[in-house]
Amino acid sequence: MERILVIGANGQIGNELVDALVAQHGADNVIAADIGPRSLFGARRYEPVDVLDSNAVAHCIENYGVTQVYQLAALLSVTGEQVPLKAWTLNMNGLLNILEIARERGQSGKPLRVFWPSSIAAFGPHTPAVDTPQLAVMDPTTIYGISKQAGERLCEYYFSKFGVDVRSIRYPGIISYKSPPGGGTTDYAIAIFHAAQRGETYPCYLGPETTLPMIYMPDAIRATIELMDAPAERVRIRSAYNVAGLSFNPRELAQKIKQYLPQFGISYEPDSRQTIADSWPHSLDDTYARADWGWHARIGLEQLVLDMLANIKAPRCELHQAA
Ligand code: AKB
Repeated sequence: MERILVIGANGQIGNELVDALVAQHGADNVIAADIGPRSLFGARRYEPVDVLDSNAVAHCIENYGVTQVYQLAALLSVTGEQVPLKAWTLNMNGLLNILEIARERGQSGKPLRVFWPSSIAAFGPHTPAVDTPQLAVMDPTTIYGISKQAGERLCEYYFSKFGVDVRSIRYPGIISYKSPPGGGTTDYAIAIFHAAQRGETYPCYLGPETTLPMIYMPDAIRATIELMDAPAERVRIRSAYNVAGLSFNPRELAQKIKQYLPQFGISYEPDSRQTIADSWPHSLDDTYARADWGWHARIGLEQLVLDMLANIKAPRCELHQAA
């Protein structure tokens, strides 16, 4: 029986991951943790824990007999640029605290499996942008991306040096409707749906041709759990796996939304986020994830748009049946 701790449970991924883990393992076996007050999700157990407080985290893990930790607490690319030192401290020390706890527990015969999210932000302007391979030049330009690249090295180090069973995914931009994302460059692809449903023209902060790798939340959650459930010997990559969902740009997304909401309009007003997006891949090659643990994305643009529009309630607009 697994006992699972999700740190950063109030965030965009954490919120939905907790529900999925509760459905799989039962509410008694999932402990949601975050620094803020309890948010709305299915977990029966909530712990107010700061991942930077290593003793508190270790205590929580010991108390509940935790066997798996998802360490999701982080500052993303845009917020990170506003407070780089804070982003570095949270993103690096948060991970390091968990890896150290896992190392110590492993030595005392209480192994801890760890999930930590990396991101496409770990890549940079010299990375091949199309079908970015698993092993590629990585020269991230944001503090968030630098923390992800360094984090990947730490994960691999703790696995090869200490045998810590740590697993990671380089998440593309994650699109979801249940809880808002926090301070990312890919957030336009969520905000656009809210504007569309309010009947507003969306002022997009990225140019029309800015293609980025994205993934719909149900696919992202499934990838995460499938990787964590894979037998250890199948997990050959201990830095972080490329996982592809779909790729599109703002023009293509707006066009698809217009098929269902013909009155929807978009304008383009690129700002500093454009520079970040321009340094990231357009699409990912996820051959390793497919070969090692059977990953394949299921949700394409059509289904994503329909589902987002159906779940972000329309105050005034009726969904138009696309031809
Ligand atoms: C961001 O835009 O910062 C994140 C990410 C791609 O990691 N969504």
